Amino acid sequence: MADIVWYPGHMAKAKRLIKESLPNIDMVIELLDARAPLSSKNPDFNSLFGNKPVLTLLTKSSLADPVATKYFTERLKRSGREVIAIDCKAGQGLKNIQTGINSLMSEKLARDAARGIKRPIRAMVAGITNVGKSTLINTICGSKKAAAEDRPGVTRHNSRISVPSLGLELTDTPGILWHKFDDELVGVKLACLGSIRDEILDTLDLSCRLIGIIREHYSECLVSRFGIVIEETDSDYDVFEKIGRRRGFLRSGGVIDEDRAAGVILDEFRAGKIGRITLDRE
Ligand SMILES: Nc1nc2c(ncn2[C@@H]2O[C@H](COP(=O)(O)OP(=O)(O)OP(=O)(O)O)[C@@H](O)[C@H]2O)c(=O)[nH]1
Ligand SMILES: [Mg+2]
Repeated sequence: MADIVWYPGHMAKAKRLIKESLPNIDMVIELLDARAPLSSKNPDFNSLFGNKPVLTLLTKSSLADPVATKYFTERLKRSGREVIAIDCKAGQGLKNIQTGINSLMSEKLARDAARGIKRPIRAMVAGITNVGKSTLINTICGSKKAAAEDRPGVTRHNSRISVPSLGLELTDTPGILWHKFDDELVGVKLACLGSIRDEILDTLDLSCRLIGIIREHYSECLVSRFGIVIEETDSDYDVFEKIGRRRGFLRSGGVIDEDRAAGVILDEFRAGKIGRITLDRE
């Protein structure tokens, strides 16, 4: 797949916004996509967040393989992180967020209490595009304060949202990708998750790559979702074509409508219809 070019100007601005806000926040809530917890971690985040305490949330966990989510949660915890798997749509893991925040902020809370001060905890919500930052904020505050949509790059500016009932002040931030992926497979996985605009991608190539990744560990999901038989000798494009034919995505002359088949495969993966699939492996 060709290099995925991702508005360098926009990303540089988003990073600058995060840096500028850091002095005014107490902690960071870092969102990783549970379907790719390694690939969706921006390599710049650790240095960008400096020494602020970080709560890591694995989002959209109802779409991910639960065994893999448990594995990655424990692996990240072993490396000394506070980690919670959540799903805002399925309402999973949300109750643990406040506990996670309070435990990270226990010293500040105790200090404030000793001085008789009541201040909100100021938390910045950060992560790659489309990972669910704005949706998390809306879920925590119980109303649609932040714009959230099913496409990457919706949030363009930092915005602060107060949740007095929980003693929180949340900062929504624009999603950050990095300009060049050292491992091109990382770029492919993020594109499969919907974190890169489809308009700048070759969706046929991408959906064949997705089929290749899914086949490695979740071949039966493709078989049962699309009602196809997969032979060992099939190329990923062969599988793609079988799916297209089975769904009747044909043009005149019996040729596969590749754009339509590619779009449907990507959409169904993103919506979790092919199964609970995690793209990253150790
Ligand atoms: N199934 C599921 N979908 C989610 C979850 N969280 C967010 N989404 C969906 O993911 C899409 C992106 O959500 P946003 O909250 O806009 O993501 P964002 O990180 O703010 O994106 P940008 O502002 O573009 O960086 C929306 O269609 C949400 O409905 C979740 O926990 N589960
Ligand atoms: Mg947003």
